[in-house]
Amino acid sequence: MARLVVVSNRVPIPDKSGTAPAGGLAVALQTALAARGGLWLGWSGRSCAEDAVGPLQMLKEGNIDYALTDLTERDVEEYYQGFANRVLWPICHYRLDLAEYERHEMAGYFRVNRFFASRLLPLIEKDDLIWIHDYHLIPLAAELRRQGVTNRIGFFLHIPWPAPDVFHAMPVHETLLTSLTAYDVLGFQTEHDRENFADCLSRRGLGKRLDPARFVVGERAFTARSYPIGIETDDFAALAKRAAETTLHRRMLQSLDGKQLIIGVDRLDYSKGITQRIDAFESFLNRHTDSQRKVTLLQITPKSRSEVPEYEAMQRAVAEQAGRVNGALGTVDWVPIRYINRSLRRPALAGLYRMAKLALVTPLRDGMNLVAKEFVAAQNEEDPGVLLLSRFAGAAQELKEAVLVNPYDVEGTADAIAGSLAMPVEQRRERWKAMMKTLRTNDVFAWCDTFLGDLAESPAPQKASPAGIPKPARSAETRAQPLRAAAATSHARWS
Ligand code: ADQ
Repeated sequence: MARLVVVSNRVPIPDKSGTAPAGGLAVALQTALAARGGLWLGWSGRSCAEDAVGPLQMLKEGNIDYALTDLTERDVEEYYQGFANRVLWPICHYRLDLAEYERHEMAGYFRVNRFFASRLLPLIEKDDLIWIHDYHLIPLAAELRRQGVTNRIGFFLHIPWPAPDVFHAMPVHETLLTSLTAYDVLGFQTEHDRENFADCLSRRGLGKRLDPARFVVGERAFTARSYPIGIETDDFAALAKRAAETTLHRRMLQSLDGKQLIIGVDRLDYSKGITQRIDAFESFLNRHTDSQRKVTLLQITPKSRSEVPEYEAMQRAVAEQAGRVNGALGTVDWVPIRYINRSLRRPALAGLYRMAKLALVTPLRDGMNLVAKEFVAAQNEEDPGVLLLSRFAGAAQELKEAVLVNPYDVEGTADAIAGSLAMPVEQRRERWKAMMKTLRTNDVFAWCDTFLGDLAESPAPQKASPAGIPKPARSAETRAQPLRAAAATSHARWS
């Protein structure tokens, strides 16, 4: 089996203490790397002066090498805080109003991608499969090709791909679109995202579509498919079951004092619809006064990207909003919203999901949303809680048995909260079973296997004329070994 090289902006470094269990994505990629032997390269998270960027920091854990690079302060400002998080993130989440395009930041984004390519180049071996992740690194394959790399290279976009009218508002959209054609396999979260991407190509008259998944642009042919990312379903379910026996769980139950728990878990980000959700919860309490003092919303929201001004402003706005609702509706012995800004360990999070009667997962736009999947996996099958899910999360394409809402419709969401809390147990069980079946089939190991299988089987990178492009074959020998089994023997832990 070919060696695997993963590149992502940040790298989950192994946690030597073994106390911090990793999220599903890190576990799946680590399992794939361990099965094949591999390398994971990314930014160390540190920035330094222009002349102080040292050599790669190398770490080895089993048969996986980690390569970390520092970036300069200017790099971080222009590439990460600038173009990636102030242009690409808002545009891919349909927030043209928040996109702040600056030419020097865009130049920094391409410069850092060229820099990543130069750091990776000496580490690549002839038959390596290279898998690049997310919007920070869109032009990386084009840079590698320019430097002579002919390996198979795949790309997975974790966030949505927007409709052409939105994407084309970005000044450099054509360069980004063209640079994506340097990959052999492009992965999107949903069919909807893949079709948006295909529409962007056709609106710009770039190349043609050979069949639903094969495209040719200039001399390059590539595959573009949806690969909905999953979680480590069975492991997460087991974690939640165990968590129900911990002291934290008992303390939390005690503090609820018989009230029903409603949960929201999101990075603090404008795409997650947190303010609309609090409005909907307030509207629910005002319209269903009999529910006051009987429910508590626990909103767990670690701060993120605080150095970007929109995020700093949002931190203040959400805290004020939660405070206002608590001030207006709370009583001496009831706080309607418990709002906390910290990250929890996965076992604690799993236990809280299991305790909750209802999860509010109401992003205004989301590539997938793993919280929705984790909540379902954590439930007690005899008495499962209800998932209230935004239609605009990628997860809604798969979890059709959730209570689907439009998060912009505050009163509609308030009614859906009331309906969900009153849902009979038979109906909850039926919906949960159907969703769990989907989550077990499409878990994160299947996601990884399918993508890497397609990448390994993609035609060897070549200059091909549109007429002569071979279709990818599906031969059993070249297919990657299933990861789920390999994961069972993996004991690595990540921070
Ligand atoms: P995110 O936008 O970060 O990911 P999400 O998919 O919900 O969103 O993943 C968040 C992860 O962080 C979950 O595993 C969750 O458990 C964890 N998390 C959130 N709050 C936490 C807290 N307070 N404490 C501990 N853990 C917490 C991006 C895209 C998504 C896409 C993923 C994966 O924006 O759409 O689903 O990548 O592809």
